[in-house]
Amino acid sequence: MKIVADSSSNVFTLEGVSFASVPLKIITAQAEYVDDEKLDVKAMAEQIKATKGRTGTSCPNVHDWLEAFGDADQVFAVTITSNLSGCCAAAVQAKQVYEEAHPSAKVHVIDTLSTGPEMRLVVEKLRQWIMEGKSFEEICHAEQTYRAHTGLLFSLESLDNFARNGRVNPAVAKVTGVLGIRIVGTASQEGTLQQLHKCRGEKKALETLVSELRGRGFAGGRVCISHSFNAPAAEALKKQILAIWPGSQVTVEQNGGLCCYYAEPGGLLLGFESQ
Ligand code: X90
Repeated sequence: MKIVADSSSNVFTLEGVSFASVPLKIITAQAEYVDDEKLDVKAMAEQIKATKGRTGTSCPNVHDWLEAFGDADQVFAVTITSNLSGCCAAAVQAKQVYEEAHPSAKVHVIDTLSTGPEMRLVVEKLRQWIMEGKSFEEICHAEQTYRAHTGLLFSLESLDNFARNGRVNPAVAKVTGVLGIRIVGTASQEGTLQQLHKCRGEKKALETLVSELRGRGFAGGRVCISHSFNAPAAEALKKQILAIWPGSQVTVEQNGGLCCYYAEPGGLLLGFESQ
């Protein structure tokens, strides 16, 4: 069994099971950045900031997915929301090609309708089940139930790159970039960016994230916070969560290239388990 996840999950290596990360790319007029574990995200962000021209991203193609499947018998392919990227569509095509070429092989594509740390939770849960010896069918069934009880929240200072690439309503994008306003939002049921609140200042944004967590049925499970060059806010949020829900397991990580490009400096993403 093998887990394959695209790089928007911020999972680049995974111990204990067979795993491959499929990179997305960040593209400017001058350079192409492959979102793998070798990418210097800080240098990329600085170079993009200095770029005047168009910038964008591209998702892995069918061949990239096939290569990542390797020669595994049973594959779980975990993707960013199909409503913002062609990543999942490419994985679905790769599944067809792979299963035709290897009649005994099975590929289960999981469109997470989310990204970043919520994807990490799914990947880590799949790993747990594989290590426990669950069957392919059992895992396919269980992941659907699991994902009904996970969510993604975020706080973003800028939606410029989202707007520039036509992935958010321009009216929503306009709100950010003014007077330290942050958009606190969630991945909608359809897997799109949904604005919930406009917050003035980081303190307010963190309070709002905590109250959204509570409102969404978080009761002390697993939380993964990822940030774009904002470790202080991520650590402050972790502290607040642990103070209210002492039994919760909270981890903090830096965003990889893809999440960093869209979440922009200061951005926080938060994947969580709910009841
Ligand atoms: O195919 C491509 O080129 C990739 C496009 C990806 C677009 C979305 C990236 C989101 C990164 C930013 C904040 C969370 C938004 C959640 C919406 C589901 C993370």
